[in-house]
Amino acid sequence: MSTKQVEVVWKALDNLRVELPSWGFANTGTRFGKFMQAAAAATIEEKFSDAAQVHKVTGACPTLALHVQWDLPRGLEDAGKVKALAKKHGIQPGSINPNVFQDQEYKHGSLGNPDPSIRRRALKHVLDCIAIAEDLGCRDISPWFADGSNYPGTQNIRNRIGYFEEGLREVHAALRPGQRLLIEYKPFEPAFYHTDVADWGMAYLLAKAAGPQALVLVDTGHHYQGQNIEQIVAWLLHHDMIGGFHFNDRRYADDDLTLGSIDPYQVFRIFHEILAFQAESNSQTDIAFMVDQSHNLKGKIEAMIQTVCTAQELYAKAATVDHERLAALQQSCSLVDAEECLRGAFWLDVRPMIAEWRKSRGLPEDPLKAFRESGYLEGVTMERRERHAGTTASYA
Ligand code: RM4
Ligand code: MN
Ligand code: MN
Repeated sequence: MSTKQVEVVWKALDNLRVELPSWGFANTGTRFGKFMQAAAAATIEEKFSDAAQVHKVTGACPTLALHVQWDLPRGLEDAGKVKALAKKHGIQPGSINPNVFQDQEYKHGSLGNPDPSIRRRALKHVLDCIAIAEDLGCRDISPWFADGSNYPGTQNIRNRIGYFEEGLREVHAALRPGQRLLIEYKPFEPAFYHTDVADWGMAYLLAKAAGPQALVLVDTGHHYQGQNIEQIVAWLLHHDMIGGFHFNDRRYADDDLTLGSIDPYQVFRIFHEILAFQAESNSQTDIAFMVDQSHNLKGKIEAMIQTVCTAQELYAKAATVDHERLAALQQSCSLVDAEECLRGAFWLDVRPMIAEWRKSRGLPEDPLKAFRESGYLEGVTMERRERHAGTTASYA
């Protein structure tokens, strides 16, 4: 381990901030049912409290993403409560996520719905989210549109593109200075024939149509099998169009598995693209990194800690790539050496360096162990158990 490596790893860790999703602390399930956890958070207060535990042991998660419908059901009226909780728990509200996929009205879409009154309703919700973000001092409004259709011929795909362009232009016009609109794409689910914002190209074109404060958000789980995600990231970096990242892993679909649990090398390659871009352009990217995982089976707080530590490990590994050497090897098409240069960084065990960094920052060397020893989980399990008893839900 060279001094240079230690230096780059520490610098990378100082820079890496990972936002947590409020919904990742709540009970969730599949469409076949939920397995309830006694310790799961059921209120916004509990979500803030749980997120604060993750930040306490990792030092890397100062913000909590909020899903408006779930966390601020009364909209702007709930903003005061959120501010008080942020103060109490030392965690700031992060990206504001509109929810235009759950209400009955959205059965055939939100901004892409053929019915103008439903499009208006969805638009109003996103505009409300902008006002909430402004009030809470949040920069990013991060909508995911579930719009699509299930059967060929049942919707006019091109009309719906127009509706999205129109709606997003209005959304953009309402953005406050400094705010960003992050457009997320996903190829399928809940729609299984066509999805209106299915891939990065569609998200990119819609962001361009909306205006300069609109950017693309990449969720690792939202791709077809075998898709080269780091190449998408490279294209978005090249065009200065990447605004955010949702971390998770997947084996089959949008599985919301723990980051790096299936393919850690892919996450490493994504981080490498970002860090190599920064090194080459001598600039800092402004990408909001967030976890987007809902754990059905794992303990939620533990899973979050595990995820954040994995992100730190893979980010630190990617930071150790010798960019100058790699560039020279790429230039001379020294294929084996170039590949080994990248792979060498992936296989480097950065955990001792991370432990040292944690110590130097007054953080526990082993965040998971520190959380387990804190007794927090036992405490909230007792407190919350009663309330969860009997509340089972099924989606089937
Ligand atoms: C979607 C997408 C969104 C998230 C919802 C809950 O698949 O990833 O980002 O807000 O799930
Ligand atoms: Mn997502
Ligand atoms: Mn998803």
